[in-house]
Amino acid sequence: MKALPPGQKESDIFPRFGLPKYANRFPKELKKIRFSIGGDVEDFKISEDLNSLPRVNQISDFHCVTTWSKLNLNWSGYKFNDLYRTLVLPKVKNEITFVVLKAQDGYKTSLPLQDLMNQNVLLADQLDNQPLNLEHGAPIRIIAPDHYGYKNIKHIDRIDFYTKKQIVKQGFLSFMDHPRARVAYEERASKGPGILFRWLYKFGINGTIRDFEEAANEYKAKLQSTSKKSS
Ligand SMILES: Nc1nc2c(c(=O)[nH]1)N[C@H]1C(S)=C(S)[C@@H](COP(=O)(O)O)O[C@H]1N2
Ligand SMILES: [Mo]
Repeated sequence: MKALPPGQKESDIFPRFGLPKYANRFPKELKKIRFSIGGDVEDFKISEDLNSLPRVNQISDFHCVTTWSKLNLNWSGYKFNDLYRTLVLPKVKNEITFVVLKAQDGYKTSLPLQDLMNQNVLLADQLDNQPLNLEHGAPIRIIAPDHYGYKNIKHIDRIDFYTKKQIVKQGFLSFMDHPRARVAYEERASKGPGILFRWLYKFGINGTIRDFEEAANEYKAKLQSTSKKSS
C-alpha cells in the first residue's frame, strides 16, 4: 500500500470540489484553450502555441486540504516549466518570483514561481485520455501534486507573473490560503497548525460534494436544453 501524506485518507471517488462560493459559478468556454499572460510581463494570449510544447503524461495523486486523496490519476498536458521557459521567459525583463492564477469561474490562487517550476507541475487538458470535463477543470487546469488541491486551479483564464509577492486573498477566509500549501509539510492554512485543520475541514466534505454535484447537474441540463434549441 502506498503511504499517504500526513492526515490524508484515500477516497474512491474524485468529486468536483471547491469552496461552496464557487459551486454555482461556471466557465464560459469549456472547449477552446485560450488564456492570458500578464502582470509584470507584457500582456499576451496563449492558445495554439501550447501545441509547440512537448505533451507529457503523468500519473499522480491528488490531495484536497479537507483530507481526501485520490490516487493514481492519469493526466496529460504540458509542463508549466516548459510553458514558462519557452513562451514566457522571452518577454521577462526583471526576475519573476511570484505567480497569480485566475479562473473563468472567478477562482484565484497564487504560488511562488519556484513551486510551479517543479517537473511534476502540469497545465493539464486531459484526464484518462479524454479532454477535461466541466467537473475537473475544462478546458485546462493546473496539476501540482505536491500542493493541496486548492492550488490546482481549474478553468484557467489568466496567469500573471510578478517580480514581487502580491496579496491575492483578503478578508476572513484569507487564513485558509497558505502561500505554498505543500502537502508533505501539512501546510493546510496560513495560520495555526495543519493538524487542527484536518479536523475542522473534515466535517464539510460531504455537504460540499453534494452542493457541487447539484450545481453541476443543473448547469449541464441547462447547457443541453440551450444546445437543443439552437440546433
Ligand atoms: N477554478 C476553480 N479551481 C479550483 C476550485 C474551484 O472551485 N474553482 N477548487 C479547488 C479545490 S479546493 C480543489 S480540492 C480542487 C478540486 O479539483 P476537482 O474538482 O477536479 O476534484 O480544485 C481546486 N481548483
Ligand atoms: Mo480542496
